[in-house]
Amino acid sequence: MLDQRSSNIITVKAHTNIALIKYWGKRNESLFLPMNSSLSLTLDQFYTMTTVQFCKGLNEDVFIFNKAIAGEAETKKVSKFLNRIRKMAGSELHAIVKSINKVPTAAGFASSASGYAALAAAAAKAIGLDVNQTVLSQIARQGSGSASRSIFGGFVEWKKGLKDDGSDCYSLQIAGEQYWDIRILSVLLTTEEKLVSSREGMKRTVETSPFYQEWVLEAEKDLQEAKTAIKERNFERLGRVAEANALKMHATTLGANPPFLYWQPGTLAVVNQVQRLRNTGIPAYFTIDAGPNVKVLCLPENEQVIKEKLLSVPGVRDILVCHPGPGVTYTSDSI
Ligand code: FM0
Repeated sequence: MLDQRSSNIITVKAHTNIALIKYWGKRNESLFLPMNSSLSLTLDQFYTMTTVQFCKGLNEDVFIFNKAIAGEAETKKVSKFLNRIRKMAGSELHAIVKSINKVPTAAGFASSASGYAALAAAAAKAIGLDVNQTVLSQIARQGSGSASRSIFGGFVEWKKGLKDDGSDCYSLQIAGEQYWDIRILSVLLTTEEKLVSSREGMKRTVETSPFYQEWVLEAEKDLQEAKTAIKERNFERLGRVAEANALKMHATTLGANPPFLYWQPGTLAVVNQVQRLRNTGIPAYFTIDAGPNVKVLCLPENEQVIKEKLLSVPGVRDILVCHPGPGVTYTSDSI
């Protein structure tokens, strides 16, 4: 029995992902079941590395984040998540969790996706759960929905499922990271604290926005279109639907009560520049998550010119170039 001794020390690296078809709204908040399926690209630049060991004799979980003991609220979140894993494994051991985050907050990427993907994979293996990546995606989902997709590399679909218990809600890889070399330019704007978290924003939208029902229908159509575009490696088709889908998601927030909007002046300036680039015949498309920052999709041959043009937009501080990245990997590197 595992509880008689401490577990192995397991370290996992997980990358963040950018949704091309957004997850926006839950049908079950405690199980993190989404209203709509979504599709993302895992990115190579930003990641979380997490080490987990379940230890005999430990009275509570210990969480060390970026080399410092984490605060009570953060540790509680980790404990709550580990409780699900302990329950699955039938263990009562507490854990020492160490995490290093290489996700610049200014880049506007949620670190929760890479964070919970790494934690799920490391904790499951450490506690001795023999689960495949499909099940891992279901475990990671229960820390943060988007983490479900970061279990896999490349293009990933997160299926919403229909069942109440979530057993048919999981992520799967559509195409690996080598399949198609497209680029995501992460445009860093002046950092403004966002007023509404994505968790709160999607909840308010589901509950109050008259546009929400249409969003769910549109997202399913957009997903099919995106999958066809990926299959064809048709960049313009993929860019068009990704951009349109992001705009539809943001449109739902305008109808919420009280209404809200994630955009800042810099957001619109970048959006305009992308549209202008397209008018000159350069294929570039934008997507925006629950925050003011913009990500721009482009092909390798246009990366430089687009980067230069965007750097000249007022408010743009820097641009980080991302490629398709891998799924969770186990490593012996210590942190
Ligand atoms: O990533 O409440 O996963 O599909 O980034 O933790 O389940 O942080 F643009 C918004 C991500 C939402 C779209 O939400 O929410 C996407 C978003 P949680 P997440």
